[in-house]
Amino acid sequence: MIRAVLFDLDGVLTDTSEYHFLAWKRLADELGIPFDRQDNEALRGVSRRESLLLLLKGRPATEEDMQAWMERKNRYYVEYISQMTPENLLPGALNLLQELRANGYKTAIVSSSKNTPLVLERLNLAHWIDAVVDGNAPARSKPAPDLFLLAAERLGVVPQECLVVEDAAAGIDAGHAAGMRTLGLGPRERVGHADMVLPDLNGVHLADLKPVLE
Ligand code: B16
Ligand code: MG
Repeated sequence: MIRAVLFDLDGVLTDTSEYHFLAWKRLADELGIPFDRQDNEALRGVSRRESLLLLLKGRPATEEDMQAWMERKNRYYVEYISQMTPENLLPGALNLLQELRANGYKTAIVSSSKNTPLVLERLNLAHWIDAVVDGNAPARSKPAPDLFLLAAERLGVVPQECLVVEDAAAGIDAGHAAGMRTLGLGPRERVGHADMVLPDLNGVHLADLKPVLE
């Protein structure tokens, strides 16, 4: 029996994944490294450092270079997200959060992003969320289960009572590693290993999630 729903942030509740892409693309162009949307798919849900390593594709870099490039990418990303408003919530996201809360489910945001506090502030979501666990937590990031396990602990539920909602392969892996049920959003090639798959949250109501909530 599911009692809590743990939402990923980027690509699930809001389309910041596009801003991550634009920021990495800007850095890659400046460094003369080919990088397109297809390459970006592998970066979904993984940490900033792991993303940079994927972008570099084995090119040599000192620790100092890496730090400078991660900071530069983050500066570009923060420029984009600082312009966000509640209009940047993806269709269906707020409705579902409200419906869950009205029906006694606990809700959490579980994101690998260190920028989660700023994004949540811009989206004005605090009222509908019981706990937030993000990339600032002293824990391994997805695909490790740590962030999801921490969220369950903060909500006072056990992993078997949690449903994870994720758009990234690494996020579905993390949910399963935590012993939780999973709802994958997006193409089957990316999230087909989830317990249930939907294109996105547009028009999705509690009743539609029955197969993974019971
Ligand atoms: P930051 P999520 C993830 O967030 C993003 O999907 C991923 O693209 C990003 O690299 C990661 O956060 C770290 O973000 O650089 O802001 O700390 O999908 O787990 O909400
Ligand atoms: Mg995501």
